[in-house]
Amino acid sequence: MEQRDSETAPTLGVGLIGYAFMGAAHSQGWRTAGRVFDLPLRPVLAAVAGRDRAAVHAAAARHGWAAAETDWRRLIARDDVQLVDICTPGDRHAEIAVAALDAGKHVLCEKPLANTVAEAEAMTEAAERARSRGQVAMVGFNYRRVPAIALARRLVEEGRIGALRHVRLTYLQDWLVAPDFPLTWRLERQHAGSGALGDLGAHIVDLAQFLAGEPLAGVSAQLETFVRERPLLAGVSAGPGASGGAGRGPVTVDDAAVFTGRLASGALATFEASRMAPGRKNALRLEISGSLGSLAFDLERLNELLYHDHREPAATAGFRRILVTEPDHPYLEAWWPPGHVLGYEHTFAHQARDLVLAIAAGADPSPSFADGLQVQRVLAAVEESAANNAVYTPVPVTR
Ligand code: SOE
Repeated sequence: MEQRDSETAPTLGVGLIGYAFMGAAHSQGWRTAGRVFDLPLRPVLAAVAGRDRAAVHAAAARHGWAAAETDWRRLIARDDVQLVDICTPGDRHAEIAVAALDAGKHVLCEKPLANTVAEAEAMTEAAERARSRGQVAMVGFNYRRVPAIALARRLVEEGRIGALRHVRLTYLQDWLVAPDFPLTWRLERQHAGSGALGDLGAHIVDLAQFLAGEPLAGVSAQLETFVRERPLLAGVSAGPGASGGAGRGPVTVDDAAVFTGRLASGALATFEASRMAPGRKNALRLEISGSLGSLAFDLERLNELLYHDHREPAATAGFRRILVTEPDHPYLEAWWPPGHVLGYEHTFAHQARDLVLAIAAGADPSPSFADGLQVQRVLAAVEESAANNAVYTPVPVTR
């Protein structure tokens, strides 16, 4: 059997902090990337960190990490760790990322980059200082790495839909519909920064700016918290199966965010993020319209991209379904023969691949911490707009 480059390549020791849902997804990405793609550096799962000794050792065994640490500072200090991957709640991102960068490590940080603009700015400054020493810092907006979304970006860049006029994005889930779902960290502002806005809205803001290739220049928003008090969390699980115990506490983040925006070029953007949409499990949908055509995507059908070319004869024109599994589609050269579809977890292998390539080339990663800061500023503008409630009320018709 032919030997793959990445089997003989120098290693890149990875240290993971946090091992819940995102930590598990990143573990899978690191395990897979070097086996599927020919990489100039071979990722090695050196160590995982978490506070609970038994749980972090169990996570290390389950996800394939060679060692476990109960203190993230010890993980950063390890000689066999060259890259620190941060999968903690948002309130720890800034402290850990800055410490890791100052210690000479590359960093991958889950989205949103931080809980506040000030934290994101400090992280971006640390990343810029580290950049001059050859380090790389990337923020984990994994949906850029869905092949169909990467293809959409390619088509926009090639001018296939012409000048952008509309970007419409929604990201809907339903795991907070039940009023007795407990008060997990994602519902507490001091841990999560914001609610559906930072958790889901951050993804669609990043995708809008990524696909358009330009920043959002202005936003106008409404936020709502429909269930304002919930049972306190019983046990440690914070995921969809979490259960409530005795006592209740206040929800301090939004359940849903609706906002409009204008891109730098003048294109109009609309956004909706909610964890209160019954029946919608992980429904990230987008549609972009330009002067020559449109593109549409639905994460729950993630191998498909819809493309309408408005120059075709009206009698036969319409949205065409492109099955994004061809070898010349983004990332597909390394996977299965055409038609053998990919899933959610592949985005994390693609993310690991792209980060390794950036490190090996000494190139700027995409998305960088600066891109994460840009998203953070949009999230803050959304919150400010909603707080100022600049709403014009039509006079109700009383007859
Ligand atoms: C939870 O709402 C969540 O896991 C997000 O935090 C992720 O970023 C998203 O990809 C799926 O939903």
